[in-house]
Amino acid sequence: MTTYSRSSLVGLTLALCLAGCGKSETPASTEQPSDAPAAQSTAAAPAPAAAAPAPAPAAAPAPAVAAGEQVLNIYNWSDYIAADTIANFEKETGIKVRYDVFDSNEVLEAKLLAGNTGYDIVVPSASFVARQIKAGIFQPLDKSKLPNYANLDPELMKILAGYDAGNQHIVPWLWGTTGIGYNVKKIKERMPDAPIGSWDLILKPEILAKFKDCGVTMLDTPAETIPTSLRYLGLPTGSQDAANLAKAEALMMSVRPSVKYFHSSQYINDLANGEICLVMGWSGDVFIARDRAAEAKNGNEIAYFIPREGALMWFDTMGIPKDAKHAENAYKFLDYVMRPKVMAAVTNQVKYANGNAASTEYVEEAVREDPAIYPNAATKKNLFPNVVNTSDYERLVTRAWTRIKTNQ
Ligand code: N2P
Repeated sequence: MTTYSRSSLVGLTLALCLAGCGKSETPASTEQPSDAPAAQSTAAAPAPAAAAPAPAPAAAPAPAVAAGEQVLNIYNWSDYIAADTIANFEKETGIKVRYDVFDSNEVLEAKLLAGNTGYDIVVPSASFVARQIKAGIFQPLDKSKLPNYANLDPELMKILAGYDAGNQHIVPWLWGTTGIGYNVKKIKERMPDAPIGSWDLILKPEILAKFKDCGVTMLDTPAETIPTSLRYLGLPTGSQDAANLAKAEALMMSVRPSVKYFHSSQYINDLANGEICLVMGWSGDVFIARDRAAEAKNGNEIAYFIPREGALMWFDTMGIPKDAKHAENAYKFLDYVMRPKVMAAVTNQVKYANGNAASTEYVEEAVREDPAIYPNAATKKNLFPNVVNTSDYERLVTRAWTRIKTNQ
């Protein structure tokens, strides 16, 4: 499998003209019929910081399907689709979609490796999908069944080819960055000269401690917290080096006493409601929190920035597992969401850029002009993609994360 030169990827990315953003609404229904595959509940209360990581989920049985019933089982990230995308697709095609959500690449990967997930479309990040393709999880795409494939952004496809040689197995969904979201007033009150614009805000223990009382949270994914910590420490993010990993772990442990919880979706509502004030989070999710707060008129002003020391950029992708029972319907959905207006509506709602060049003209202008969503050239130089970890390094990362989360 391929790993990347950071500079070439970012160089390619700089050339992208991608879309993102719009209105805040709740995502498509996540209602789960009793015979649908088990979904991770993202509505559940977050695990406290001291809790042990959840065990790897067992494989779910494939859903029972009535003879002749046209169904499609999709497993996507929470808050990652427009409110009407699924309903519109169902109406047009007569296919009944079972739509489940997750908020962790690690959880998705455990399910995929166990097999028999019952899902026809899943949405891993590119740095994970490379390993999964190697493990034989995905079927090659028959592009003759995807007439709208031509709408995809060639520059982004070049980036994805670094994870999926020849773009054989996956198509882009959305992409974004891992940075800092915060409650403007609560941070200012506690530290008028807070280092807005820097990871110091979260990764310097003495600074982070000032915000402990108003609630600090971090993503529950070592695949992002560890490279972010390495970058902050000025260490290479993709070296697979155990000694450097230990330094990142020590950094995480140093800030951990001020962290309220590690969770990758609960923070949207908590930030919007003022339950927390500072997060290491995903760009679009923070914008969703900002818009939910504005809609609720609760006085919480939420902002996001890409720290100047550099931030992770990631690419989420759609693929069809080899054991998918409804691959034909999966193709219909993939092609449907490659329609420019359909894809633009997703970006307009969830505030993540997409990989569909033809959709850009339908993306709201204010969104395209928001530098926190469309970073300027200087910021773009500081964005870095994840490499594909070796299995050995991945194991070390998982163990380090367990120690960090359990405070041991
Ligand atoms: C969507 C989360 C973004 C996905 N709510 C991060 N890969």
